[in-house]
Amino acid sequence: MSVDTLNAGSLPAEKEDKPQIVVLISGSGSNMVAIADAVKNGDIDGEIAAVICNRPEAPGIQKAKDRDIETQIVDHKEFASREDFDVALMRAIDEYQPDLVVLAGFMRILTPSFVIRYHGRMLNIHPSLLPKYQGLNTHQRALDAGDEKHGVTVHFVTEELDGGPNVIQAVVPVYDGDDATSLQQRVHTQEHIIYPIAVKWFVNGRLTMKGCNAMLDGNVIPNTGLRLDL
Ligand code: NHR
Ligand code: GAR
Repeated sequence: MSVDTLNAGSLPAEKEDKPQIVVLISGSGSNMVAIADAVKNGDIDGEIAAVICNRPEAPGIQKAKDRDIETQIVDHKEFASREDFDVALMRAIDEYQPDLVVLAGFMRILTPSFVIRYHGRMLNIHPSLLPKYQGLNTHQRALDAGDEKHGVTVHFVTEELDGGPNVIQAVVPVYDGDDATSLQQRVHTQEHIIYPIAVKWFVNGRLTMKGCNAMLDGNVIPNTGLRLDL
């Protein structure tokens, strides 16, 4: 049988073979764009199968369309409960049978059954040096505490909110006169560097989760995550 026959009616072999990534967003989608750029320039040897968003008005949707990436909207406001929303979101994601689910500024807390379904293959980026400042308003909280350093963490998603094993952290200085906006911008620049690196490691089979540890090349990653100190 020829290769053409084998693939009749489906995607070209090259496309099907690449690890499939689904990205979940809620907002501007700049991390999704950073990952899409790294896919496009060959740094990440995978494919973004779809971008799924819970907010119909999110600017990130158009950014995905501009890059010829399939988009879907699953609006949480249309569902009576978190569980119902999560079931709809799982159905949307599972259409693509992804190897990796990437939360990129996704703003809805996920139920345990959702998290279990993608156990060991779901990453999040959180704008603080976890375990500090889990949850929301992290930049203001770092400023209020008088921290000299702040940053961002990529971690595996587990049931514990922002509590899964850390993969990479980037540290940024906090300057006198910073406000939440200036600090957020400094952190954002680092997000666009570390998230594509973590996705690349996962897609290459180097990054895994075993028990409660993140592993790189079979070695346990320390609790802080691998650190980019700037
Ligand atoms: N779900 C689980 N189970 N575990 C994690 O680690 C998760 C998660 C869902 C999202 C991202 C997270 C972050 O990086 C994330 C990690 C939203 C909230 C929140 O309180 C908290 C943390 C994160 C994302 N969301 C409100 C809610 O009621 C809604 C806020 C809004 O819509 O603007 O879901 O910080
Ligand atoms: C990022 O700063 C990300 O760390 C943060 O939202 C922003 C999304 O930006 N995530 C959270 O706060 C999760 N609660 P983006 O849409 O431009 O990627």
